[in-house]
Amino acid sequence: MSRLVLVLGDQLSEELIALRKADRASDVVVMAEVAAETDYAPHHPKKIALIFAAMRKFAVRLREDGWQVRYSQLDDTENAGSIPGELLRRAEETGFDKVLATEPGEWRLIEALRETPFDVTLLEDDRFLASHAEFQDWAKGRKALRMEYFYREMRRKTGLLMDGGKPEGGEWNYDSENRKPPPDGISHGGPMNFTADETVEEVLDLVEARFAKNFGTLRPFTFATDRGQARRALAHFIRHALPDFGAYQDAMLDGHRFLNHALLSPYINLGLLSPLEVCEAAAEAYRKGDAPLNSVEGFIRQIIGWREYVRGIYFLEGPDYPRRNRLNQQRKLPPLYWGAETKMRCLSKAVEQTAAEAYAHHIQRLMVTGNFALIAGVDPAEVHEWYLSVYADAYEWVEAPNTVGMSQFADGGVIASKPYVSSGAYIDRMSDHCKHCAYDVKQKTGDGACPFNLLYWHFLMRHRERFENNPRMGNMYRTWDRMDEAKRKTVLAEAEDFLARMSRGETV
Ligand code: FAD
Ligand code: DLZ
Ligand code: SF4
Repeated sequence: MSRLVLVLGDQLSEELIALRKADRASDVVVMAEVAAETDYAPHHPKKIALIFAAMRKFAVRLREDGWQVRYSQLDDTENAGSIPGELLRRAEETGFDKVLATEPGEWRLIEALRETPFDVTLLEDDRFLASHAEFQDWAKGRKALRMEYFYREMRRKTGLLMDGGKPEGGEWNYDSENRKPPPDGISHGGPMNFTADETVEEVLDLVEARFAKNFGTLRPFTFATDRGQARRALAHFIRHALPDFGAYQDAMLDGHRFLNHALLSPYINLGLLSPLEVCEAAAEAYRKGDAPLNSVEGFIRQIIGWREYVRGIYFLEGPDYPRRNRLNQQRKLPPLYWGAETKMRCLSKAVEQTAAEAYAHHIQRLMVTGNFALIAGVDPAEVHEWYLSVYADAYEWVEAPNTVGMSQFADGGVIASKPYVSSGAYIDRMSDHCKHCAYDVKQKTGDGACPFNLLYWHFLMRHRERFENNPRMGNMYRTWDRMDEAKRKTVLAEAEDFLARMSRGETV
């Protein structure tokens, strides 16, 4: 009873459940670069190149390990153009009619596999710490699904940073010691870069020819594309960046794109690194005295806490989740997100580095591009498509809860207890962008006033009914109500004017 074993572009782990359950003597692995996957969103060329290069190298590794692999390159003349189409083609070639697959991280693909004429066995992806059943059990009967409590369960389950039944150092969370404003100089030179080898060069030529119109620059391409390189990138991070990770986690600098961030999400999400091995490496650095607890705990929380939690929410909430729009925001995504000129320095820097690197760190995504889209009233479906396209680590299971839920509050508060909105003051505190900006962050109204200062209030007033009784937001409404009436009118009128100019396509 031989089967086709499907391995998708983000399932590049030798311990993948479908490979563990397959028989390498008789089953045939199917891997395919297909137009349906490259085109469902206008992916950044670096993201496509990363996936294809890592897929090709993984296929070679499987063959070396004795697997039969049928691999389709995007420009193969026989390429059927979609995952189900490729399965059908390989079924005809081999005469097999059974498929073994690991559950994809996107409802769209799960549904597409279920609709194929084959006998498809979908195995739950156990590269995550919490199974669907465990997350459902945790969520059952809870009024609010807050990450912090889920995270504690994951600490207990993994034993990471645990001292018997208690958290290491006595606290679960050391964020009170983290999130400092940016330092004047930063000694760490950024993540590890890799030189393109022959496989990568071939992929770059293909991507250059096919996806030149997509937003983002392809070269220089310096991502790791196999497990060995990803392991080196991990070691580099642990040694050079982890010690100050916590302190500068929320900082943003005009002249430094990565600060102390790991740039490991593309590799973890592809399957080149396992989340647990990354956390164990960090915990080991703490045990050896090479990194402090506040940094190590903060880093581990992002992975066994946030990463697992958002995945749990994606599958718990169901296929309609990415299309939710509970705040009914309808504005089109402004062209500045696709690189059109803007005078707002924080946004131009975040978009510029996104185009160059297919990467921005969490606070740039949440408090700059995400915050602006939310206070400007952009349709969350358009925001979702943007994030899904432009980041090398973006797959729907992780991108949608972060964008639609955490950043745009479009799920009505499943993830966040209040919307992540701020005026320019937050960006000024956490970055040096405002010093280089055409707008004045201290100015609340009038010519040159920071647009975040205007739109922040405009957002709160648009959604007053929904938020004024939120205990964490009442003080914002009280501040507004205490403001002089003439000033309130000016703020709202100037915000309207800004939005109108932006919608007309003027450079703002
Ligand atoms: P670090 O800051 O060094 O963090 C370490 C690791 O923690 C990351 O590698 C990642 O695996 C994990 N992590 C941290 N925060 C989160 C989080 N909120 N959700 C899931 N994992 C997390 N992350 C993605 O992996 N893919 C996405 O498509 C994605 N889209 C996002 C969209 C928005 C609007 C926001 C606000 C966040 C998004 N994130 C996404 C989460 C986070 O921004 C990235 O994981 C992080 O920036 C990756 O860079 P890094 O490896 O340098 O992370
Ligand atoms: C994102 C992506 C792209 C661009 N291309 C492919 C591809 O050609 N073949 C493939 O198997 N997977 C690709 N992927 C990843 C999938 O679109 C999808 O996002 C994930 O498998 C969901 O977890
Ligand atoms: Fe951004 Fe306002 Fe600061 Fe300019 S002044 S960088 S728009 S927060």
